[in-house]
Amino acid sequence: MENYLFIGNYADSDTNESDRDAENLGVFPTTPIDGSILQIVAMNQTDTNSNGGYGDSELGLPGEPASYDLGAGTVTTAPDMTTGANITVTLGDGTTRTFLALLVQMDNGDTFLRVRTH
Ligand SMILES: [Ca+2]
Ligand SMILES: [Ca+2]
Ligand SMILES: [Ca+2]
Repeated sequence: MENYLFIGNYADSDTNESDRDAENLGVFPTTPIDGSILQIVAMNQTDTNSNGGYGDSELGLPGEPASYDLGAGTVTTAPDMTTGANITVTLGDGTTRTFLALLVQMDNGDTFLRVRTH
């Protein structure tokens, strides 16, 4: 189990499954997200091919299963797209910090940032 930060449900960012690119990254917001939708969730992932990582769907292969609960019951899906993204956070004192985070979108559109706790 790892913690991920849910940032909303967005349109499909990876529309061509025959390559390794994410064709449609413009679906993600470049303006501030309503903080009320943010939620930290425990992600349960399965390393189906035992390669030590959790793959998304690409080159015609399915992603490895992931399940989590956003509050309406456990959802099981799989990562569709994974990429690095520059994220800017505004802190309580109004200052901002920008950092590189792992952005993951599931087949159902749910989108998360990987939360590193170490
Ligand atoms: Ca693609
Ligand atoms: Ca794997
Ligand atoms: Ca994909």
